[in-house]
Formats: sequence, C-alpha cells, structure tokens
Amino acid sequence: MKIAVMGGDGFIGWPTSLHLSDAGHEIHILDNLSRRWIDTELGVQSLTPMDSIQERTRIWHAETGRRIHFNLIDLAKDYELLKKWLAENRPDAVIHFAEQRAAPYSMKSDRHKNYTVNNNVNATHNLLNALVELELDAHLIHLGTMGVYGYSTVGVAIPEGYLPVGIETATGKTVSQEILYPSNPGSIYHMTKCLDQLLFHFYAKNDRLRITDLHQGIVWGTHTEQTHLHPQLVNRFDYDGDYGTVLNRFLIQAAIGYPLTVHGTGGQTRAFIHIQDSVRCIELALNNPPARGARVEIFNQVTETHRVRDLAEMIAKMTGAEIAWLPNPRKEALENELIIRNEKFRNLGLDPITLHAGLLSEIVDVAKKFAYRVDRSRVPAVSAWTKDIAATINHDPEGKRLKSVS
Ligand code: USQ
Repeated sequence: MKIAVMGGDGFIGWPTSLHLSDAGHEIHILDNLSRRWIDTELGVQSLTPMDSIQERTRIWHAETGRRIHFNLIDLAKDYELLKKWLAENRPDAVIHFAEQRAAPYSMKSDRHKNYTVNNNVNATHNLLNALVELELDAHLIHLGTMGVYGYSTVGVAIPEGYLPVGIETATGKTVSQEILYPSNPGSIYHMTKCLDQLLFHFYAKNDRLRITDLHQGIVWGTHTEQTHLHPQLVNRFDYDGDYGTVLNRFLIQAAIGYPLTVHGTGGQTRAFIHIQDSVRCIELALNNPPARGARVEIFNQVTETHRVRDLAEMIAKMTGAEIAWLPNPRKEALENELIIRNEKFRNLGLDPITLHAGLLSEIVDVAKKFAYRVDRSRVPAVSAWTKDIAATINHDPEGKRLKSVS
C-alpha cells in the first residue's frame, strides 16, 4: 500500500513508518517538524540523540534498501499544500499522528492552549476536508487517546468507543441506541481528541469516509525491532516534565538516581501499551479497514492497566530508587479504578507485551547510556492545571511526605 504518515517524525510516527516500510509498504512522511521546535522552545532534548529526519531516512535506505519519503508540510496551516500532495500522490491509507500530544504542554499557558486547539483541530479537519474534496477513498487511521473517556471510577468496563443505551419514550417503550461513549477530557490536549471524534463521526456519516480511531493508552519503552537496527534509527525518548510520560520517566529517573516523581498519592490508574505493540496495532488496524459508509471503527489500543504508585514501587524495588511523593500539578482524581475492554485487537491476533522486569531493566540500561544528556532541572513537572495551585495539591492518606526534589 501507499501510505501517508502524518507526523511521521514523532515518537510513534517514526517507529510506525519503519515498521510499515519493513512490511513492504510505500511510506511517505508528512511532518512540520514541530516536535523538534518545541524541544527548542522548552530548552530540552530527547534522552536519545536523534538525527534529522533526512538523515534517519538515509540510514534506513542504506540499511534496508527501502525508501521512506519526507515532505515538510504543516497540516494545520498549509491546507493547499496538503491538498496538492494528496491529489498528486493519492495514498491508499493515511495515518494521522500530526497533533500536539502532551497534556502538560497544552496546559502551560493561554498561548499553549490556543496552539494545541488550533493545531490539532485544524490538522484533523484539513485532512478530512481534503479527502472529501479530492474524492479520495483512503482509509484514515487516527491516533486518539484513552483520555477521551476520562478517569472517573465507573465500576464497569469501558467499551471500545460505543455505549449501548436504552432511552425511555413518552409511551413507556425503551428505544435502544449505541452512542459515542461520553467524553470526559482531563486536559486541553485530551479535549482536542474529543473534538476529533465528533469530526470523524460527521465525515463518516456525511461523506462515507473510512475512518479508524485508536484510543491509545500511555506508551512505554523506546525501541522497536526496526529502531534496533542502527544507532541512528533510534526513537526519541522524552524525560522532561512536559513530554515525558509516567513509566518512561520513572525508568529514566531510576537510571540517573533521581527520586521517582509520583504526583499526589499515585492512586491514578492508567492504561499502558509497549511501543512495539503500538506499531503492531496500527498495522492490524491498517489491514482491517471499515467498509465505506460504516460508522467510525474504534479500538481501545491498550494492553494492561496499572496504578502509578504500584509502578513507582515496582521500579524502586527493582533499582533501589527513592520515591518522592509530590504535590500534584494536575487537576485529576486522586484515586480511580479503570477497567477497559480491548478484545478487538486481541481477536485480530495481538499477543501483548506486558510489563516485566527484563524489559524494564533494558530501558533503564538505555537511559544509563545516555544519562549524560539529561538536564536534571527539567525533570520536575511544573505545568499547573489551574492558577490556584493550592486547589490541585493532593494529600497523601497514608501519611507519606509530600516534598519537592531537585
Ligand atoms: N504522573 C506522575 N508522575 C510523573 C508523570 C505523571 O505521577 O512524573 C501521573 C500523572 O499525574 C497522571 C499519570 O501519571 O495521573 C499519567 O501521566 P502521563 O504524563 O504519563 O500521561 P498523560 O498526560 O495522560 O498523556 C500521555 C501522552 C498522551 C496520551 C496519553 C494516553 O502524553 O499523548 O494520549 O498518555 S492516556 O493517558 O491513556 O490518555
């Protein structure tokens, strides 16, 4: 297949491009390189040394003989350029990662909120609009998030996108319907993914676009089979307070002797998936498109759930790291339960990689190798969810100390 990977220079876009190229597909990356500019804005860098996208694709060709094409296009701002590229290339599938993906970054300031909404919603809408205008029947696969469902304790398993409901009519009959599971975003970033869902719903219904939305959990790990092939194919690995995600951050912190930064009580339960499974799921979705005229296909792209403090305690035990119980900069439930249905990918053949000590210590080793690149002052998460920070500080019922680390 000819595949356009929008945002193919990013944390999941890059290993996905390699994985699908390796599987024999013709890959075209469209990217505005914004993630690299955000590193510059924040004054941080990936733990792993990343080459330019041109150099990465050159090495991939030298190693495998396969070509990955790169196009510098901003989906949110360059609608005409995007449309021209799609008209000339007419891909069979489009994978859409081209969005600002960090919740803390989206909550930094009013400017960051505006940027995240404008960038994410325009990118998605421009893409849908162009597909319709060009009468291009490409399967659109979007990387969404588990965060669209929110993290309140529901007590039942969260379904894959759609919730069956019974509505009582005036005559006392019950009408059955399946509706999109109610959105409950916890950050501006997560809110943009909820808005994306509505855009997809409309375009699938009105223009019969074939769309798959992947509600993905928190990704951990850094390497996939292909990024292992050459040091210059390495994936990015974020550790800073805005872009680093919880499990990868704990592993890096353990590697550099920094106390593990648990927010609040660590009672937050979240869904996780290893990066290798993430790229496998995208391939499974690619090979199983919805029919034209069907509703949006939704998968929960997660393999297991864990409580943040359990992860911290497990890594502390494994590495001897200390745990710092910190005031929580986010506005989120102190403690929550999370049960998720994910049998669709399992039924398509996904055999999940689950958390185990061997794989975790391999990541600590990668982190140790590049520890000299870490700026310790960028480790704490300082982006606060409300102006009234006191309102977000959670207290620890078990009496563990809340403290700051440096
Ligand atoms: N947390 C800590 N300590 C840290 C960092 C995070 O306790 O040092 C806590 C947070 O307060 C939160 C949880 O860990 O309760 C998860 O935070 P995270 O930064 O790992 O994940 P999140 O902000 O939800 O976002 C990440 C990705 C996003 C993706 C999402 C999937 O950045 O792109 O959509 O995970 S999900 O969380 O399932 O919605």
